[in-house]
Amino acid sequence: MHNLGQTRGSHQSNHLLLTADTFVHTSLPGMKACSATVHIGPAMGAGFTEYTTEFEAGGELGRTTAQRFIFVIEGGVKVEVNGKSYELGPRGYAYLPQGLSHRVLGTKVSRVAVIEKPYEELDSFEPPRFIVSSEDAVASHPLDDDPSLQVKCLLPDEMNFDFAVNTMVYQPGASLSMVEMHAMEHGLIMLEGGGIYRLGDSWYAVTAGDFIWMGPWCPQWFGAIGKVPAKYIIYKDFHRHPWASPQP
Ligand code: UGY
Ligand code: MN
Repeated sequence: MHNLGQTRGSHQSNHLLLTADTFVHTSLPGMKACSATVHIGPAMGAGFTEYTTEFEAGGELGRTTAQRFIFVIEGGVKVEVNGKSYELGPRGYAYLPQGLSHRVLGTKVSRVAVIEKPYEELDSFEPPRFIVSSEDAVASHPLDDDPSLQVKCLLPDEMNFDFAVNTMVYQPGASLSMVEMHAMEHGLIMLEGGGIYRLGDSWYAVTAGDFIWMGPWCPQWFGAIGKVPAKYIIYKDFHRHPWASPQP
């Protein structure tokens, strides 16, 4: 069905809102029986790449030269590392350090968020280790002492990690306590519910399935609207001096 050229999606210099009606599926090198919707990458000025992969049962991701983070939105995958196999169900995730040989295979029809970023090493720190876990196993904490906004940090808060991935759950009516403007950029997938996202000088209605990129210092604020909690998974670069960040 056409919609006469209308979409909630928006492309701006310091932010991007991609809605499901604008998604275009593609295949990346090495992919077997799966497709990718690329949400953000260096072509837009980002220092990372994020895409959603749709697997058929038995489908497989291609290789990467970067570090990789995967989060299962729906279905299940298995991650093979050093001769061992790890099964991930919904909300399962894995961090795969740069250079670690691995395979990611769909065990059923699945939707998986994938983040890739060239690792920025730090002298005197060991590179991060392989992690496999589930969001269900991570304790949440309130943001700014607000119990109606709970955050889970999926990666350890350690200097050797150069990015963070968090989930954030807002009870209906909860909001960020301030308009944030910070050097770190974000890649965000709305997982549940919805609300209003301020990005730059615009306010957008957003809902589950949307993707948002926020460039460095993009003004940002979110308020949850509706009868169910709003939940998103959010990437940010972390723990590195801005001078060290890759330039667009
Ligand atoms: O971690 C963050 O910067 C987060 N509070 N930003 C956001 O939700 N837009
Ligand atoms: Mn932020």
